[in-house]
Amino acid sequence: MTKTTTSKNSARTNNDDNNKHVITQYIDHKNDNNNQDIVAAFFGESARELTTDHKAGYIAVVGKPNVGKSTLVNALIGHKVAIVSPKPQTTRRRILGILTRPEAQILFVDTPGVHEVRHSLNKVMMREVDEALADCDAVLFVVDISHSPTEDDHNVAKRIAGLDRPVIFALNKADTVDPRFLLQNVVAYEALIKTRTANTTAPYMLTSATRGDNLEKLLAMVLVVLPEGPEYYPPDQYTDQTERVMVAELIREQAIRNLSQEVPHALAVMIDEFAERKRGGAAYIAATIFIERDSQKGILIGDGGKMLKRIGAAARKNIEAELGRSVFLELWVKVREQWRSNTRAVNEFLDIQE
Ligand SMILES: Nc1nc2c(ncn2[C@@H]2O[C@H](COP(=O)(O)OP(=O)(O)O)[C@@H](O)[C@H]2O)c(=O)[nH]1
Ligand SMILES: [Mg+2]
Repeated sequence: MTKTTTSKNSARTNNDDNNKHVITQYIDHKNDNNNQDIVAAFFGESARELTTDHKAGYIAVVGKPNVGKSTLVNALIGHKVAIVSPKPQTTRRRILGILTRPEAQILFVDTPGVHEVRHSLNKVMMREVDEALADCDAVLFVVDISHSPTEDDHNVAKRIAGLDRPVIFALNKADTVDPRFLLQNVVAYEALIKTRTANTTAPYMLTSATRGDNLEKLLAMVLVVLPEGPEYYPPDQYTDQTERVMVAELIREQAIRNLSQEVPHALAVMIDEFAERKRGGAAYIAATIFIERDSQKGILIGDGGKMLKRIGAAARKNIEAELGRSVFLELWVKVREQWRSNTRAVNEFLDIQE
């Protein structure tokens, strides 16, 4: 790994051995059955014995853009609930990911990354975050442990600060952390929430959503703060999104991944038709990708339609995997001038009923 030395991180910690200890203790994807020890370490000995009553509740998954919230929710649920991309602001609405276990039903609410409000779109996205927080039983605050906290992390902390709900940190991207900075980063993130409750710090778990490390340990911690409750959803349901919405999102995901600069932010996808074909058994799906300017239209379609074809082919593969049947996908492109600044268009594209 290339060594990047920033002024914040340049002070080399003198307890490297200690850091290694933390890493071997927590970054550990083997099943070593010490989840209950970790629970006891954070919540006290009495938390070892989780109640035998069934638990259920909403966990708001919040954080700044691009820390891996959606990847983490998908990994925890074991299904692709939310689309993921290396570009920020991929998630635009609250998305429910349902995890049903014999002892509990955990309702993870994935949210857009907390960021500055520029358009009506950003305003709606931040409202989604605040509503998820207002309706939750506990908060899963996801951060990128490979860096020290930034102003964006402080802004997330501020949004949580007024809430009287348990907070758990997922210190994500642990697979990329430089061990020398691990402890100081952990302490810095802990401090974000520390100020709220005088003597206690929020419990945390180092995770790697992409590698799947420590997810069971994180779940064990979430179970402790989950209230008692019944199964709200059928055990085989893993999201609240309709097939139409999921298909539109899978198309948007490929468009985001294949395009660059400002275009990914200007994209919206609407399903025009979703029908079962009588012959051949394939589903017929027609969708329109909206962009904000004519110049973006050219980029999206590409030379001789190459780009649109590439997006369509990749999206179709994922849609077929999701629906479990073959799909005929037709994509259209339309310009809707400055739609992100137009509340009506935002509500229409995000499927929000006012
Ligand atoms: N190395 C590494 N990358 C991750 C991890 N979790 C997420 N990512 C990547 O970070 C990027 C943003 O992920 P996403 O889930 O869309 O972030 P969100 O904006 O917080 O929902 C994607 O490229 C993911 O593959 C992780 O634990 N380790
Ligand atoms: Mg996301």
